[in-house]
Amino acid sequence: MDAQDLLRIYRKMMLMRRFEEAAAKAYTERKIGGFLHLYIGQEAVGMGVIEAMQKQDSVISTYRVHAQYLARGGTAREGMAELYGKDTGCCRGRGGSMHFFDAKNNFLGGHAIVGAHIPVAAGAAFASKYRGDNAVTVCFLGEGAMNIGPFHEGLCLSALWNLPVVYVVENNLYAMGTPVSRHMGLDDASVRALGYPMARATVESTDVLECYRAAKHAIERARNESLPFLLEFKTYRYRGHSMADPQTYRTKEEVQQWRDKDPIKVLRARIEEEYPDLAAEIKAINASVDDEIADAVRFAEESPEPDLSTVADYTYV
Ligand SMILES: Cc1ncc(C[n+]2csc(CCOP(=O)(O)OP(=O)(O)O)c2C)c(N)n1
Repeated sequence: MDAQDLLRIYRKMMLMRRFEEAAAKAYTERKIGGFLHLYIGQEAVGMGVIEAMQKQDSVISTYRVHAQYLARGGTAREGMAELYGKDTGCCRGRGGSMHFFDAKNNFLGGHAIVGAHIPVAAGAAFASKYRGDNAVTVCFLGEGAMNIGPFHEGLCLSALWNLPVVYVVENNLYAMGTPVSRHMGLDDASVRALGYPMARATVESTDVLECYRAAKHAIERARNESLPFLLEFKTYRYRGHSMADPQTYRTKEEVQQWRDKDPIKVLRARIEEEYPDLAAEIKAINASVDDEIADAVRFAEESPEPDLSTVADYTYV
């Protein structure tokens, strides 16, 4: 990757971070309702993996979805308006935080039921194989979802039918307030792949380029050989599970240890070391991201609510 690639990735990661900080602020001001699960701290995974994808590939994910939506090409304006429940949102205000969809970018959601999207990912990959469209499906899930029935169903069929799908496990060490040691008892969650069987790898790094390299390997293998892959990332969310979490299950010191290796700081340090002349560009990027987020918030606040007459639109009855 050259300097321009690194700056582009840095900008996108800053956008993910600032978008969610602005969302958290609006939520505490009660401008956003429902649930809000923040991704802050995990950006290297979503960015690195989505950077390794091609245009025809699909992404499907959980409720912790805003940053991945942005990485895949969703706009801050449409994302913020969706959080505000406005008609200009990416789902015209019907989905809200947990259900971002963006068909033009093959972004298949945003799913609130833990693990329910995993067989859907297998289905999307089956469709690709059937059509021969050379696309890979990437399915993000938390490690907590590895204990639920649909995980087994999805991985079993993916291996049985040799589907071009990559399961990206974001192991952020907790499922709500329950640590991995109390719900799974495995340090290396990727060993679960062996039972299907399926290739696997674990990445322990907050460096977006390492995440990118691992994802590139898994995605291109899925594409070229039509084989599934389970790719685990050890990662961490700095915020609570959702906005309503007092976080009594972990220490401030533990959170700080992860903040010390923050993915955006790591990337910025790399750029500053390799390209010391780019300091002014980084500053300009930070300012332009702040402007883009301020514009998105303004856009969301000024946008209209969906009209009441459309209440039954986009529903199956
Ligand atoms: C089927 C189902 N059971 C329980 C819940 C409640 N729930 C929401 S998030 C969550 C924890 C999931 O943890 P993990 O998969 O590790 O993802 P993370 O939140 O860490 O990103 C649970 C139990 C749910 N949404 N769906």
